[in-house]
Amino acid sequence: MAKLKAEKGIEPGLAVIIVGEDPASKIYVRNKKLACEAIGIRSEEYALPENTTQEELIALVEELNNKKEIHGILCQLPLPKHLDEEAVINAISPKKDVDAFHPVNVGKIMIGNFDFLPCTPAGVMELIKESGIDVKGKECVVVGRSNIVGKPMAMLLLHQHGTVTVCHSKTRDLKEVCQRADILVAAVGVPELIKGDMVKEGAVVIDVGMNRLPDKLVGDVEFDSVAERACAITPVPGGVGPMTIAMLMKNTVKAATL
Ligand code: L34
Repeated sequence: MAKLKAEKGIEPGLAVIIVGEDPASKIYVRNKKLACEAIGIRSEEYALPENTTQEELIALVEELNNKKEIHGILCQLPLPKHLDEEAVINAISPKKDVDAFHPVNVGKIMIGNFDFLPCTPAGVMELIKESGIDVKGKECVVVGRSNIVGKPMAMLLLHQHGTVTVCHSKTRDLKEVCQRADILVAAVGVPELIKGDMVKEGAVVIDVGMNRLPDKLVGDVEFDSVAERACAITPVPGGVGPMTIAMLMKNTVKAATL
């Protein structure tokens, strides 16, 4: 970061918008801010009240689109129900869209010629790569089909030549499909849905879930039973979450140098 500043006069800047009082969102936004501080990214936080109107939110996004010190804009999701998430995402300049949620960036990812990758799926790919796991030819099963995680996750695994299956609530036999997986990514938001008997011996299991139970934070994977069979597994917390933040930092630096 110091080099970027010294040689190019660039200090990457990230604006994070959070609307309302969702406690989980507050933790995630705080973690993003701490990561920025740790590595020398300028961070601006816009904490708006629950009753913010659509027009006010869009006006802020447009102001940030035009602010030259800001290279990345992220509006923390989910938004309060009265706000239109899609309209907000569409309002962010694709060049500053460090989440890669804007349709222009989603389309580029589909084609395979992209500037940004969405942070959570990119973090999962980084974990896979750094663990020395080759996706080529592997049976990859993604459980969950959200625009934020499941769909782009499937696409990134496909780019790495995986054979990809996407499961969802209408999947007829989830257990049977999961048992085929060499690489299983769980991103549905159902606490401990994936049990040991759903996983093939030696599989790689990545848990994207973040479910807040009254007494603890658990993923979509029942860790203990699955860990007995998996050759590699990510914990919650301390697994995909921190990688999401690392990829956000990477995207912000990229946005600053585009
Ligand atoms: N716009 N909205 C937008 N972009 C995103 O990339 C996100 N996401 C998801 C929710 N909404 C978003 C996040 O930032 C999920 N997410 C996220 C970010 C950080 C962490 C978890 C989810 C994280 O720091 N997890 C810690 C534990 C934190 C805790 O104690 O709850 C971990 O170790 O997993």
